[in-house]
Amino acid sequence: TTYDDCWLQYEPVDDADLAAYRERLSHAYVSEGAPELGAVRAELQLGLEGMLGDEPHFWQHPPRSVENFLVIGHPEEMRPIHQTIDPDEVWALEDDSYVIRTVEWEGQECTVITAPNDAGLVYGTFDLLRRVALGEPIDDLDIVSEPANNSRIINHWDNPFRRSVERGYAGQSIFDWERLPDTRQRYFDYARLLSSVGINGVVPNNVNTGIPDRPTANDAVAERAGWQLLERENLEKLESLASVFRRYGIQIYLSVNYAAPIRLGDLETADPHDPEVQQWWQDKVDEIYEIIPDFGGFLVKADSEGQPGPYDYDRSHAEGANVLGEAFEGHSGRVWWRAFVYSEHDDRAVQAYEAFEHIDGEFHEKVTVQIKNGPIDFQQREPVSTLFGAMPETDLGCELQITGEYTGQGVHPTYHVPMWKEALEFDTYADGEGTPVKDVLAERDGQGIAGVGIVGEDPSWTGNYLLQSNLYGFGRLCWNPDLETEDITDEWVRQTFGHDDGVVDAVSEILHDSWQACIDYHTGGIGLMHMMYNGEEALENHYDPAPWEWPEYIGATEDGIGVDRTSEGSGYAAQYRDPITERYDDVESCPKELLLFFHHLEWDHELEDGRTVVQTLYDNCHAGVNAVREMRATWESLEGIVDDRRYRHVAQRFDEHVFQAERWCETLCVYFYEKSEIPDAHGRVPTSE
Ligand code: BDP
Repeated sequence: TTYDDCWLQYEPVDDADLAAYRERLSHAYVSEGAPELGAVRAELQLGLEGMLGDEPHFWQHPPRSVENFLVIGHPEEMRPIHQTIDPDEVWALEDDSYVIRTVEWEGQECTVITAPNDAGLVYGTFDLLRRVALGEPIDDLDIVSEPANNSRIINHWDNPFRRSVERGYAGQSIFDWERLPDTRQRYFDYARLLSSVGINGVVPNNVNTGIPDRPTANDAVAERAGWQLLERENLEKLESLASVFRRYGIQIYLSVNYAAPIRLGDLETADPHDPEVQQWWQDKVDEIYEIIPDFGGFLVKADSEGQPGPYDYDRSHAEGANVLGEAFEGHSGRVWWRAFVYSEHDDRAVQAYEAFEHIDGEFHEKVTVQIKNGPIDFQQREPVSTLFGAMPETDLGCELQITGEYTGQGVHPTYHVPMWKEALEFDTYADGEGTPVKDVLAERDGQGIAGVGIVGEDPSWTGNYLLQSNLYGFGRLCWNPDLETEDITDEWVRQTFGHDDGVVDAVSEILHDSWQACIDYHTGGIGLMHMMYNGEEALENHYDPAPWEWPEYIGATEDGIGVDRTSEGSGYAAQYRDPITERYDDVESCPKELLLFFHHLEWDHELEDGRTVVQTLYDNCHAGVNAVREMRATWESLEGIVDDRRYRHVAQRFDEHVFQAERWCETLCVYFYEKSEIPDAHGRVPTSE
C-alpha cells in the first residue's frame, strides 16, 4: 500500500521459532456467520502469511489428521471448545473479553480463542498475532483478558466534506464523505489498527459542529456543519462506514450540534424542556437505529467556544444532556457530554468544576460526562482535573489528546503514554485513599476513555512515524491501564521496527526521554504552561512560543511568577479532596513539577536544591534542548539500520524539532530575564547590556 502498516508489519519471525508457530497455527477451524469472523480470517491470512510464510489452512470441521490446530468461536458452538472450556466461564466475562487457552481435545492439542461476543474473537485474534510478532511462546497459553474500560473511543476532530482536521497534523481527514457510501481500503486498515489495540468506538466528526462565534479558530467547519450528518442521506453514508468498522468490533458515533432541532428540524427552539424538541430528538435517534442498529451514540460539545447549548435557554448541563439521554432509552448507545465548559471565574482551571460539580446526580443514566485529563487544556503537564473526584453519582469518561496540539504537533515525537499513565494513576480520594482515576473510570458500565484522534492521509498516518506509538499506547492503556509504560513501549517498538537490540534500545530511549524534554523546553519544568502563540490564522497556531500572550495563565510580574491557585488564591486547590488540597496548598509539599501552577513565588525564591525559581527555569529550558539534541543523535545512529523511508522522514522532523526547542528555550528565557532582571548564572541567556 501507499501508506504505512504501523505496528501491523507482520515481518517474518525468527527462523528458530518458525517451526513451533507453524505447528500450532497452520490449521484453523474458525466459526462462521458474523461479519467479525470474516475479519478474523482475513487477519489470520495476512498476519500468518507475513510472519510464517503461509496462510493457515481453514477447515469446516475439526481437522483430524494433524496434532495441533487453532480453533476460534463462541463457547457453545464448536466441540473442541465446549468440551474443554466451561461455557459459563466465558459467558460471565464482559463484552469484548476473550479467552486464549491451550487445551487437549480427543488426543489433539488446540489453541482455543473464545469470547462472549463476536468482537471479543477479533480482539483475541489480534492478541495471538501480537504474541507471535513479539516472538513469545504460544505452546501453553492460558489467557483471560477483560477490558478495564467498557468504552474505548477515538474522537476525530475531522470536518466532514472539507476534510480538514482540527488540530490534525497528518494531512487531510481519511473520511471522504463525498464518496461515501463507497468505502476505501484505508477504512479497513484503520479499523484493523484500532481493533488490534482494543478500541471499540469511533466518532468520525469534529465536536465543533456549527458555525462558531470565533470563526477564525474554527472556520474550517463553517461550510458544512455537523448537523448535516443527521440528515437521512448522510446517515446512510454513516451506515456504510459503520459496516466496515463493525467487522472489527468498533461502533460508530456522531458529534451533534445542540441546535440541530432548529437547524435541521425547523423548530423555533432547542430548549430541552420543549416537548417538540424532545420528540424531535426521539424521532431522530429512532431513525438512526433503523439505519444503524448498533449505533454508539452522540458526542456533544455544548455551551463551549461558541457552540450552542442549554445555557441558551437558561437550563443546566444536566437538563441539556438529559433530553438526549432519554432519546437513547431502549437503544444500545448513549450520550457523551463534554465538560469542557468555561464559566465566569477569572481562573480557567476553576471553571469546568463550577459548571458541573453541583449537578452531580442529576444526569440521566444514558449520559456520560466526558472530562479532559487536566483543568486547562491538554497542556504539556497538568494536574489532574478535580472533577474526577467530585461527581460520584455521575458516569464519567476521561478525554485524552492523542494528537499533539501543545506537545509539538506532528513534528516533535512526544510520547504521551507516560503522561496518561500519570493521570490514570492519580489518586482522587473519591472513595477514600486508593481511588485512582483509572478505578473511578472502570467502576461502571457507561464509562470509559476517549482520545482525540491523530490520523490523517499522510503515509505515516500520524505525521511522524514515531507518533504512531501514541495511538498504540492509547488503545493499550484503555484496555488495561495497569500496563507499564515501558512494556507498552517495548511492544510497540518491536512490532514497528523489529527486534534488533540496537534499534529497540534507541527508539525506546527516544520515547522515554521525549515527554520530559517537551515539558522542559515548553515550560521550564516547574508548573508553568499555556505560553504558546495563538495568532490570527484560520486555525490558531498553538505551536510557537509567545509567553507574553497569556499573562493570566503564568502570572509573571516583576517580583515573581506563577499563579496562586491555592485555597486562599483562586480556590482551585480547594476543589480537590483532602489530603490533596493540603498537599497543593503548601509550598513545601506541592510537587516541584506543579509548583508554579499552584503558587506565585518570587523570582529568587530558593527551591529545595538551593537554586532560585528563575535559575531553575533557565536550567530546565536548556536541559530540554539538550535532551532533544540527544534524541536526534540517537535517531541518527540508526541511519542504514532503519529503512530509508522512515529514517529520512523522522530525521528531517528532528531537525525542525531541535530548531523549535531552541526557539522555545530562548524565547522563554529572554522573557523570564526581562521580567525578573536576574541574569542566568551560566551566561546562556542574553542580557540587555
Ligand atoms: C482546544 C482546541 C480546540 C478545540 C477545543 C475543544 O484548541 O481546537 O475545539 O480544545 O476541546 O484544545 O473543544
